[in-house]
Amino acid sequence: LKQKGCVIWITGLSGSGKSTLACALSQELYSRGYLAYVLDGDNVRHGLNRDLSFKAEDRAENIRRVGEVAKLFADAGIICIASLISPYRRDRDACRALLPDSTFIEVFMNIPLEVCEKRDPKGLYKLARAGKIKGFTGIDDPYEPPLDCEIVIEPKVGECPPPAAMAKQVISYLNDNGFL
Ligand code: GGZ
Repeated sequence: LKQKGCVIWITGLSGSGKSTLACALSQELYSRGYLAYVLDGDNVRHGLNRDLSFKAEDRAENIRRVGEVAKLFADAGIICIASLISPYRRDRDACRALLPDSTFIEVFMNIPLEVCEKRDPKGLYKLARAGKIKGFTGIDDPYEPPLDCEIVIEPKVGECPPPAAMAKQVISYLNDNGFL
């Protein structure tokens, strides 16, 4: 295998474009001949983590398990892309601590709540505002932005950047840091 394993951990609010970036990035890596695998919060919660709710200790366990699995992928030499809200700094830092230095790459989707809420791809913000979902991140549950992360995705003209532009930003980082 001519690649070095790592974990690209994408954190941000629901509707901030985490899954979109994960998908665009894995496709771009694949087209360049690299092996990448996406662990998406929403998907993993249907299988491995289907016993977990959205209360703080279950979110922590969700992130812990995905962090451990991501570490296994990275050990196997795969570029593992994990996209989870992962709202608590402590939980993300615990995942970082599992990996050798510089192989945990944290990507923060710095997209304002208003933008995510306006997109509302699954109508969940609407339900949360109506009180039909309790403990929704950004509405009545906290999100702690990273203080110091490797990559920040910034909105362009009040919107999420196009998928290809986000993927390019991460690819540049991987290039500059010897992963590609
Ligand atoms: C946040 C929720 C909630 C609550 C359901 N809070 O945008 P989505 O819909 O497709 O992705 C969100 C997903 C969050 O799962 P994660 O595993 O990424 O979360 S965490 O890292 O906090 O454990 C959202 C949906 O589940 N969803 N209820 N209360 N998001």
